[in-house]
Amino acid sequence: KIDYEQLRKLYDETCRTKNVQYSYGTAGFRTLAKDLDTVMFTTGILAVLRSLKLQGQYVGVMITASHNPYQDNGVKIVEPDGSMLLASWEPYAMQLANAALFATHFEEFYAELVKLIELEKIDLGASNVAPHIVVGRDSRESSPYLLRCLTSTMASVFHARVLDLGCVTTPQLHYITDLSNRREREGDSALAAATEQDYYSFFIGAFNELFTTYDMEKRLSVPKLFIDTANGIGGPQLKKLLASKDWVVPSDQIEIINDKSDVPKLLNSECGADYVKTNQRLPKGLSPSSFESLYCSFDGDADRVVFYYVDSELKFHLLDGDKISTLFAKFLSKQLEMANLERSLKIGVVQTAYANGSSTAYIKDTLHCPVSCTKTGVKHLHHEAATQYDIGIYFEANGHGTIIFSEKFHQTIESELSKPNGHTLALKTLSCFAKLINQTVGDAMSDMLAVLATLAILKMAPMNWDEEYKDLPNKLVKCIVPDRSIFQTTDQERKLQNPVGLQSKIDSVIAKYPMGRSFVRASGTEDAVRVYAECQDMSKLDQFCNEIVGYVK
Ligand code: NG1
Ligand code: ZN
Repeated sequence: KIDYEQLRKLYDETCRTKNVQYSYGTAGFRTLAKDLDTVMFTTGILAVLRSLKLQGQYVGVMITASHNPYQDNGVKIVEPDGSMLLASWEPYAMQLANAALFATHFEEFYAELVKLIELEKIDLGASNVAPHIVVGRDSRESSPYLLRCLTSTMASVFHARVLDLGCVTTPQLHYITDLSNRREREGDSALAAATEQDYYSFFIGAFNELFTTYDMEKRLSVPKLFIDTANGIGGPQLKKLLASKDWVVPSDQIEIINDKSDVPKLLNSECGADYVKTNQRLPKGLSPSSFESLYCSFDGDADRVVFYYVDSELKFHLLDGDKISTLFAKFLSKQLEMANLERSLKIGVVQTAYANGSSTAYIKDTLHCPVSCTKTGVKHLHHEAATQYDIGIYFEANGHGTIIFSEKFHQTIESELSKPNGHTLALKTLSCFAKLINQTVGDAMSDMLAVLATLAILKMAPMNWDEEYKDLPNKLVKCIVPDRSIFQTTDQERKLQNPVGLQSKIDSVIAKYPMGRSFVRASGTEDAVRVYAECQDMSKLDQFCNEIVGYVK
């Protein structure tokens, strides 16, 4: 049922890049934009097949390379509920891409495609099922061309309906994919395809509701918030969000910097969440002058956020993903307690091994909240948060994260609110707060609003937030090794299984440093091995880390 000739024509026109190798990792495909035409072509086809497999539901595709340099680009597929592509389909993405990259003739690629269609028993002829695709892209210069490679076959070969969102943030794409499907399910066909505007109305609505509930005089807890949008898509989208007519915060409290998304080379350059977190310093465009202000940085596609402030001695203090998790855990545990629900709803925090040891101790010992540790990669954290807790808070230290509220949470809150005298402040807070969070994926804009609301309700200045616990001195080093695949881990990546004997050497180094903790793992996104180390004494940290690196190299 495939228009063979049309497919062959588009294949020949589009797939110019050949014989390069890369893989569909936790962030989808990501590499130099100039090498992506072929992979875009095959990923477009895979997204269509995924939608057909799921009875034509909307499947999302995002073109972005997040915090990576402007020359890069990438693509990833999003499931109908807004989560990442089903893990068992990731190998298909690779197989189809490799078939096109390494085929000498179109027929070889076609045979591979047919094999996949048969393997997954996809009925291309089912006349009542049209595939539905939502596409979005960040602000990169290469994206319009790559979008054409991606979508070329969708309508002409597969009769897909394509909803093109234009330039959006990654979390907007996830949210709109999920919302479009929910509307279809509810039979709201007049409204079916969701839009960017739905996103703004929803989150601003939730923020305003929370703010008005507390009668907070419509002001933030800080005199001013500076938002660095990494010269990425976050800039224009944030402006649209804040321009919503009923946004309660006065505009003089907010200043957006690094918002030149139309100058390609500035993207993520000396600014943005990754730069600030890695270098532990202010981004370009900010001078350490206003020590009462709060600052935050998004990454290039606005799915990560980190906060920071400067103290009265103009020293920089980072409030990273761990600090965001702990702030939310403190706030939400308290609300649960006040609503007398701490026994019926389970709250917990999910971290990776990169979380600072002090944050883990603080969550356990001060907040008395359960903590789990998973492997690196959002999908692992997300899964744990969604399956183990009613309020599952997860953030990677680098600022990517969100909160997942269970079905039981929503039912419980609703039933409590419907009781006579059920309208307590804590219940209303929990109900509004859950709406303020983009539960499909980590979202810089939604997370930022949730942090601002929390700080305002708790009347906390940045310094108070920071003082809840003090990070252990820590270091993250990238080691280039001949073959990173030999570094195999166990225990959520905290221990090495291979090379044999290396872990016991690492253990003997760790034992020498008070509060020492270190682990070694192969990066999933770069050809390198990462070494993390933390210990009590700042002056010993370099030596500690170097000793471990010495064994790795
Ligand atoms: P790798 O390269 O596997 O360490 C990095 C980040 C992850 C995550 C992914 C993107 C660190 C130490 N690692 O993974 O947290 O953001 O990129 O999916 O920051
Ligand atoms: Zn990102």
